[in-house]
Amino acid sequence: MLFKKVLVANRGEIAVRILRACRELGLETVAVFSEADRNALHVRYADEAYLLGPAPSRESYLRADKIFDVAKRSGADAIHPGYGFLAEREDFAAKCAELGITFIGPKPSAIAAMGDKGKARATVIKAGVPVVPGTEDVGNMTNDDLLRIAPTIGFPLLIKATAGGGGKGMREVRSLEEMPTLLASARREAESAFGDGNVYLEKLIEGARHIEFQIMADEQGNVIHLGERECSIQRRHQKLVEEAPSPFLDEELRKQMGDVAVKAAQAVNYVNAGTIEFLVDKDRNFYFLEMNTRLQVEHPVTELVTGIDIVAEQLRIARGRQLSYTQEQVQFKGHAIECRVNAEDPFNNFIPSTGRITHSIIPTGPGVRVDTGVYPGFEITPFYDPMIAKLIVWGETRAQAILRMRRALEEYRIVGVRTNIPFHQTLMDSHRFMGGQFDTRFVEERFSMEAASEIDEAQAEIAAILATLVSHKETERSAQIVRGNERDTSNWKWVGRWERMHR
Ligand code: MV4
Repeated sequence: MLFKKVLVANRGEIAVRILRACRELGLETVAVFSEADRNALHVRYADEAYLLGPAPSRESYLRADKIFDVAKRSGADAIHPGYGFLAEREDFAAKCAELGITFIGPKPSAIAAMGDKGKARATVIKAGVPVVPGTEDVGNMTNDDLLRIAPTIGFPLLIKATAGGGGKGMREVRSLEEMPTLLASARREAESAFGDGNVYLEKLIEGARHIEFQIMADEQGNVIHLGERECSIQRRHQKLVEEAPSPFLDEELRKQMGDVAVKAAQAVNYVNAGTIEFLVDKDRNFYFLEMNTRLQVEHPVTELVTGIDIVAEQLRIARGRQLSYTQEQVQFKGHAIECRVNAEDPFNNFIPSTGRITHSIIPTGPGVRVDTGVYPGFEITPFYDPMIAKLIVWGETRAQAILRMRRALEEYRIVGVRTNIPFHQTLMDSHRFMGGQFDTRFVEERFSMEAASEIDEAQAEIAAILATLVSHKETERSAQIVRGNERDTSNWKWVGRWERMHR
């Protein structure tokens, strides 16, 4: 449906990202904000901005009624939900339709079909999509049912919440004996997190990689994929680094998985941007995990390797236009890596860090993109996600992308809050990361800030490996690593130098 004024029902970097796409397309924009976000970038960037309410999300960004009220007052005829908040709420998308507002995303029926993970499994199985062996019934199963089926699946297995995603309500089960206790605690956790204690079972795939495919689909029934993103570098179900392509896939497996991803999306008549998540085991077997029916945080890595503006494409699709590309026209070039910059202390168990950002130097230059919603003077509060920026780089090869990321991380200076930039620097120096040898357990089980911050000898070796990978004769001097408390003072020094240089 045609629209000309877009309300962005979100905050932070993604709100800014969406507003930029609207601006380029000549669409009018409306921002909404909480009391904590009066001075936020998305508020300044939009044509108009409206206060929703107090800082807590429940009283602001999650208040569908207030958002619809703003749409009415401002005359917005479309809503982009971004990610999180209301993005995957079937009732929100349905209410938009009822009010004659274009929801920039999939149909409510697709959100619902993929939102219930048990239903999603059953639906894609029918379409011939491989899933992890497990329960196949839809609807609520009793503990007796589950205890009876468990041995036929085999141990170890996983209890998962049907309303779930993100690891909430998930339990590893090693034997039938421990299962009743774990069922009870999984149900309790799911009930409190989602208001729904229903669970299902899957065989546990150990040491798997997490690889997802970007889907784009239009209202005419065309469905394509934009290749994969490797998302195995995560901690406690929070992704930290994503890259495209995955160092683990070859052309043949990519084609197979891409075809299956398209089939899974078709199974729910998907429209707009979405993501099919897979687990890929050591033997390269792949299994559908779930579908995310929204634009994702990590979409920029796909944009950098395909040259496709995913948000602009979402807006076109929502206006009823056909996809701008056929599957054959989607070409991949080079390698992209994204580091999520979080306001948290990697030297202190990643505890969130709050406070005012007083100074910053944002990396730029060839192949570097920074999507952020913060700036000097902005205060990081504990009310929202700790992600304050995404640093995304592109390189001709994976090794060149890693070198570029190291350079950009070195340039990045944020003063006022602690960030996980030192974590990313350590990761980019880690041999396993460089070699592409990691799975979803890597950060939690095999990675240590101490171990990887060994001294110059290791640094020289790392530089040599990278130099070889890039097949450059000259070895670049490796990144200086600033640790712990030193980082804050040294940032001051850098910022001082930078400002003198630019006077
Ligand atoms: C799994 C799995 C192993 N086997 N399912 C975690 C969150 C939810 N979206 C699915 N998750 C997993 N499901 C089976 N049958 C391992 C995980 C998992 C994981 C998946 C993706 C990314 C990171 C992860 C970290 C730990 C566990």
